[in-house]
Amino acid sequence: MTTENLQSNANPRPKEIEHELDEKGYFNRQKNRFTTPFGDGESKLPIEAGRYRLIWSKGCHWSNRTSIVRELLGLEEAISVNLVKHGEHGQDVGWEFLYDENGTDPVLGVQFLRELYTNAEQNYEGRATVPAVVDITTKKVVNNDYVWLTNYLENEFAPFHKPGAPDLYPIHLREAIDKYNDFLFHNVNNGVYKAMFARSIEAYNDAYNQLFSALDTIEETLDTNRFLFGDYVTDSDVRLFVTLARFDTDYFKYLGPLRNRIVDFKNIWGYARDLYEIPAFKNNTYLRDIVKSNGNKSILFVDFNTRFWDQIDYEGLWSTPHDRQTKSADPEQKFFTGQAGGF
Ligand SMILES: N[C@@H](CCC(=O)N[C@@H](CS)C(=O)NCC(=O)O)C(=O)O
Repeated sequence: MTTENLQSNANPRPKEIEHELDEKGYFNRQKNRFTTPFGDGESKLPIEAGRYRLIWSKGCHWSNRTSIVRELLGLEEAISVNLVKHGEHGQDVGWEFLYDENGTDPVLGVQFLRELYTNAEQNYEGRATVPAVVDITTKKVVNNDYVWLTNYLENEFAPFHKPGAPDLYPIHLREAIDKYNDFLFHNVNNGVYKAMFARSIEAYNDAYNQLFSALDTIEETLDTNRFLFGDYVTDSDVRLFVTLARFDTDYFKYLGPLRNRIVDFKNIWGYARDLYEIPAFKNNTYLRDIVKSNGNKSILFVDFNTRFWDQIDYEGLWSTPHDRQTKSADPEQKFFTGQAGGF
C-alpha cells in the first residue's frame, strides 16, 4: 500500500503513553468501549450463526484467547475470523487487513480495523483494539470486551458448539473461575503490561514483584494439579497459556532483567507444553510471529530475537515431552465434556 493511499483512510493511533499512564508512572489500561453482552433479550446482541466476525492478531494474547476457544468449541462455522497486522510503512495507524488481497477484508470491505470502530461510533477516540467482534450485517464493532468474550462463546454460543465440545466453564466452577481470571488479569495477563509500560521505577518494581509472586503461586498449584482447576482444561487455562506463550519469546525483552524464564518453572513449563499439544492451542499460536524479528542483523548490538529467531526451533521446544498426565486421575482426557464422572 502506498503512503498516499494509506493516508486517505488512516488515522493516527492514540498512544498509551499519552492517555493510559497516571501521574506516578503506573499503566492504567483504557476501558473497553463495546461491552453489550451476547444473549437473549432486547438489550443484548442476538446469537446467530454466521452473523459475527472475530478480528484478532497473532501477537495479541487478549485476542488469541478468543481464537483458541472458538476452535476448541468448534465454532468455526458459526463465527468467522480474520487477522490483522501492522504495516511496515513506518506510520502508526493501528491494525490493517494486510493478510488479504489489496489489504482489504473480503467480507467487511475495509482496510483498517479503525474503520469498523468508527462505523460503530463516529467519534471513537480510543485505540482500535483486537479482539473485536464485528456484526457483518452492519460492519460495526459490536463487542471488544476481551474480558468476557470467551465466556460468551462458552455459554451463549453453546447451541453451535461441535458435538462433544469441552465444557470450559462448568456451572459449579464459574464463580471460582471468574475469581481466578480476575487474579490472572491483574497479576499476569495485564501484570506483564504493568511492568512493561511502567514509567517510574516504583511502578515497575510493584508490577514486577506482583507478577513473579503470582507465577510462584501458580507453580505451586500446578505441582498437584494437571491444570489450574484439576484434571481438565478450563477457560482460565486458556488465559494463562496465551501469556506464557509470549513470555520467553517476546515479553522478556521489555521486562528488564528476569528473575527467571517460563522454562525455569518446572511445573508451569510442563503445563504450557501439555496445553500446546492440543490442536486448537497449537493452531492458534504462531510462535515465530510472536518472536518477531524486524531488526537489522548486520550491526553488532542486535537484540536477541533478531539474532536468533531463525536458529531456534520454537515449535520443537514447545513440543518436547512432559509427564503432566501423572498428575491427573483421568490421564487420557484433557477435557470435561459433561459425559465423564465429574469435574
Ligand atoms: N481492549 C483492550 C485490550 C486489547 C488490546 O490491548 N489489544 C491490543 C493488542 S494486544 C491492540 O489491539 N492494540 C492496538 C492498538 O493499541 O492500537 C484495551 O483496550 O486495552
